[in-house]
Amino acid sequence: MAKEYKRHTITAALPYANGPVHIGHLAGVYVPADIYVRYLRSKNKDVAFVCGSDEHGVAIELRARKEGKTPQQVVDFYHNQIKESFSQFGISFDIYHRTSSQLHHETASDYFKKMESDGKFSVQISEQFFDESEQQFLADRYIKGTCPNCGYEEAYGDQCENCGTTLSPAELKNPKSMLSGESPMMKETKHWYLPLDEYEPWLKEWLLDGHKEWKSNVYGQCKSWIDNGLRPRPMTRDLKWGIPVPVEGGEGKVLYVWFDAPIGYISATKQWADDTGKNWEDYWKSEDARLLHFIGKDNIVFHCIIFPTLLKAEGSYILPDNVPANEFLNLEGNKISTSRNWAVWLHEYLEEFPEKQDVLRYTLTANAPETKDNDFTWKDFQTRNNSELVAIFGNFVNRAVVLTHKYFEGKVPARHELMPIDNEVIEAVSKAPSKVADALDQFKFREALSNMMELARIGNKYLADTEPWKLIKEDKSRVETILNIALQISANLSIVCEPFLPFTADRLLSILNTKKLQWKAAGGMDFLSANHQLNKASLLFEKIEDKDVEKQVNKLMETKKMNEEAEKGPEVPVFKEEIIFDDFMKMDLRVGEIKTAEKVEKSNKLLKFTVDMGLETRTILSGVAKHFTAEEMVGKKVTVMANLAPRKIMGIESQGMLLFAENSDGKLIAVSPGIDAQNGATIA
Ligand code: B3M
Ligand code: ZN
Repeated sequence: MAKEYKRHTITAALPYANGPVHIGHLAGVYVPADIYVRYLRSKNKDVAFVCGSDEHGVAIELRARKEGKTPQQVVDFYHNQIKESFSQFGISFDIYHRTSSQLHHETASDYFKKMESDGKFSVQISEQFFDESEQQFLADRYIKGTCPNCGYEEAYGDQCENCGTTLSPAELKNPKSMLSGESPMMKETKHWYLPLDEYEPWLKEWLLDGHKEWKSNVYGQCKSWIDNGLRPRPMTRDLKWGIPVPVEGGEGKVLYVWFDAPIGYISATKQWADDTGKNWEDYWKSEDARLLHFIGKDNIVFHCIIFPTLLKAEGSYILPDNVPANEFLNLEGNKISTSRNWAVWLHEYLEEFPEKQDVLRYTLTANAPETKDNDFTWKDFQTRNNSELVAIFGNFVNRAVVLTHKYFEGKVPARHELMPIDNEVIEAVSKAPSKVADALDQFKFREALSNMMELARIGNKYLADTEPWKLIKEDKSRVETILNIALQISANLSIVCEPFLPFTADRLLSILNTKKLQWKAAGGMDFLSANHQLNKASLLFEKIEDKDVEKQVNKLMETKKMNEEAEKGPEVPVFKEEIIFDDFMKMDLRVGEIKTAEKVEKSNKLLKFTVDMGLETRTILSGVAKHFTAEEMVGKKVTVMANLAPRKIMGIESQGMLLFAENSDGKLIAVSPGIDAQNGATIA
């Protein structure tokens, strides 16, 4: 039997305050979290639903730099936009806080100080690139240089985007700071490490043995992380923007964003408890509280391994009972991308589809990426609305209410002798809420939504089968019974649809002219007494026309075209900048003949040639391994740029350059003088 908790602490991942919220965030995190919390509240549970803006981290500092703003200006703008759009979308946080707040700085600093004084960190000295003109240590993303693997000159400190090799800054050739453009120096720096390796046995016992019930996509990722061996992880960084490290020797350093952000849940709870006269520790330090984290899959390790280890190390907190992370949502077949503007932004949706929050909530839940990535299409959005919400849910309720107005002046009719079909329907309705609840208890939101819609289907079919509009002339009392039952089903819907479709539930309660009902009442058939006056009928859902979704699809196609243009780069001028004859005469082009050719170790692009230049033989490297085999190059006559300064590539000195022509399809052709040309002959 699952433990009954007195309180529920539900957290939702803190969105980075450096961009708007999009449907991927909603589907992955915020809609399921809100459904679950509304369900708990409907069962009269004591819930703290906390979230807020995650306002630190390198990405925010880089964006501020790019926009010529301060990081605070960037986070202030997006914090307000995100908070407002969540509120308009019905994500019912008890508090939406922020990590740049004074309270959070104090909470995270105190947490760090306690761990430090309890000796829970290991302090390690390491060497890190330092930009002397900026007087700043450089995070990996702040360094660029030549990839040691393929010679690509724009590789980042943590990865070469050309050949995909994972790098550390020290491996880069000719590293440059992206802040000043200068060559950084190596400098010692001190950081406070969380010794995750020491907590491996505990994590195996608490998580791998103790939480086999977690979703397979979550459990699997944690298992592979733990099985691969955990390593100490620095909880401080040499950055300017963030929470200053509050201990001796921490000058110029800040708390690692993934140390401070999860503690943002705690500071948000503190603020909420302060605002509402509650004790925050009842929600974070009592075994009577159940802690659940709603996150996307890219946050699993931080919420299942690192944050629980921090909670365990500090020693006075409860641990997460479940982390029902979702996978990713794609958009029209492509990954959602903030940088490529390939997204449906929440604030834009709210402007372009006013009063249709529930249509998006419904579609994102029906298509939720619960165990695998899934795809959002505008066509599906339209179909879900027109064929399900309008045609089943809305149609059923509207018929029941319109007919009651038409035949009984909008007063709920009495129920008389029941027929077998009535008893079947009443029986089915009594079971519906527990089917929804069972699925929600297992975080199966798609299944729960489908079970909720089953209630609307039952009602819709009941009216279609009994056809009260045909009976009214000969058997009015029969019609009274049918409409009474249909209206009680509508009242049931207002309860079980509320977690998913809160705006619809409100509108339905207003039409039924009754107050919000608790989950425990669901399944009953006596909500609306005979003669209860309904308000006038109004449509719960409107059809979405083709033109509405075509406009959205066209907007995305425009974005795609712009991205393709941007990728192609500016129109390449036909020829390079004009030069004068003297410039040309500086080049010394010669005929050469390839005598030997071989692949360069640890490179999938380079070939090393020895080239007979008549009076001498040279070693020359070319990045053509993807175009030619070493064997096929031996014996070829080639054109050599003979007076190009030698340079080292992968530790080998290349004495000149071979010339190749590149076709429009990217194929390379060696520029090769005829076989009669003598090796070493001048080409002019
Ligand atoms: N700011 C969201 C993300 O990784 C991250 C979540 C923090 S929750 C403590 O996109
Ligand atoms: Zn590379």
